[in-house]
Amino acid sequence: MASMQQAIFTVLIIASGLYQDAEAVTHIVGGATGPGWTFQANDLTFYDTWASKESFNVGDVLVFNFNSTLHDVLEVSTDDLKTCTTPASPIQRNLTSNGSLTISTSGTHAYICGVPQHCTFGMKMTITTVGASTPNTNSTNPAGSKAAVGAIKSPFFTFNLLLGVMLTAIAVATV
Ligand SMILES: [Cu+2]
Repeated sequence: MASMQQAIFTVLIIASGLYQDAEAVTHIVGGATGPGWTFQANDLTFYDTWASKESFNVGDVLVFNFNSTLHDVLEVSTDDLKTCTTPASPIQRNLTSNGSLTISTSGTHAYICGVPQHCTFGMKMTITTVGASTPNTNSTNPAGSKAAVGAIKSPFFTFNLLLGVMLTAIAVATV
């Protein structure tokens, strides 16, 4: 009996673990009561400072609140961010106000406003996902494996939860 209860406990722990991992967090860039995505000419590292206090995971969503007649947001390479270069084909782009971009891989991600000169006035931010050791955008191994794991978690969560409930019911019935 003890071993069965142990097994049930294990299943429930796994199910709850999957639930927490699958839960995506929405981050309001610059803070919920912050300035949104705009010029930071007096503090060029404003968004990096904000990001350093946040925990980012794959699947999380970044919400960039901005005036879409003035700004946009692009995900670019870290090299493009360093030189404030607006690439012709950014990794991701959102031109709408409240533009959100999803963190789809582990590692480091760089964001800029694509309007000329805006990056140099502080509209730039670099983030790194939790647990990513190398500050390198194209570290294929951790990025690939983590993304793959993330993709299969959600559909399996329901299955695992149901399995846990079922096993608990069986345990209650047989005790
Ligand atoms: Cu801008």
